[in-house]
Amino acid sequence: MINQIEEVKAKFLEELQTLKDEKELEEFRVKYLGRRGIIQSLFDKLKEIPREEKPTVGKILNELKELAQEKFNEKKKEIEAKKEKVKISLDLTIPGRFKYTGRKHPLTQTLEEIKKIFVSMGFEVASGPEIEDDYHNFEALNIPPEHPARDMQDTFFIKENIILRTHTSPVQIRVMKSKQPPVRIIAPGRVYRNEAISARSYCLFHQVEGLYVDEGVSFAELKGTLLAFAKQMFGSSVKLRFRPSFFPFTEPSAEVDVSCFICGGKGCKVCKYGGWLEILGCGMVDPNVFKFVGYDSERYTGYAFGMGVERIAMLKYGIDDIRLFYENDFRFLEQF
Ligand code: 2U9
Repeated sequence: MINQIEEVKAKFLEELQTLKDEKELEEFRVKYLGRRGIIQSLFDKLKEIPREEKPTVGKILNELKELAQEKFNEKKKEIEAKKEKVKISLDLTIPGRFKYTGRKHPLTQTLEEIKKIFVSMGFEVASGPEIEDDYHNFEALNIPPEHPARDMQDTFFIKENIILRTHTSPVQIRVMKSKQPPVRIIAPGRVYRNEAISARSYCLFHQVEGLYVDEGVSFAELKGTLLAFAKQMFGSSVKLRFRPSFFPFTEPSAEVDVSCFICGGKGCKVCKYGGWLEILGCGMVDPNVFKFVGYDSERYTGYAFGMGVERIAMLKYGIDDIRLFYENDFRFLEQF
């Protein structure tokens, strides 16, 4: 038993030297000096030894207890004093550490702005899968196999007939298949195209497409809605210009330009001295598309439009390279 006491003493003194802070100090106190600690357990063992040995062993044990308490108090004072010193040596004149505040990515900001404008005009926000089948991405949109429009929308194949969507239009197909008109939705989201990467195109980008189908929906309404959007997005004095175009899923179709909001249409570097900036495409939904989703094309008409979020953000903020959006360079991102 005496040997055991000596061992505990040696360990106690050795460990005591390693203590660094108040937390370790407290754990150490509980371990050795606590009610269920090592020293108390030695006292408990006293009962088990022969009577004649008890006085001697008891005395040694009491000495250990006193010594332990004394050494512990010394260490405690030492640690407290050190802490006090650290406190005093705090230099409040040292400049604080700079904290970065997070912000939304410029594409998220642009997307949210576009969504807010259309939601305020009564559009609901719809979404769908980025991995699509050939039917929803092409066929139901009046783009059969071998159609030349497929060339411009070359994409990435997961397997035969399963692809990364090239536009968000399959979302509108899915919504129309699930309910009858009226349908008034926007479909924002990420789309993919197998493009040669350059300052103007990337293998993925974001679109917002819109669709309004009901009885008596007209091209005039489409023009009014897009003008209201452009005024809120680019400034109340902008004008729109509609140029005839072709898309397999709309007839008639148009490409839409906004008068340059930098120079007011007079001509500048941004609009390449033309006074107009192309912002989106649109048209009346082709009756063939209605056939695919089971809508009565004699009863219903609808308009649709589509825009690239990157393009809108680039025009709005004067960004000249699309790749900047995806590189996560702080020097770019912190400007928004
Ligand atoms: C359905 C029916 C019609 C969506 C439309 C465009 C015109 C268009 C381009 C703009 C720039 C794509 O991101 S971009 O390259 N889009 O010009 N999109 S009409 O028409 C639809 C969509 C879904 C069922």
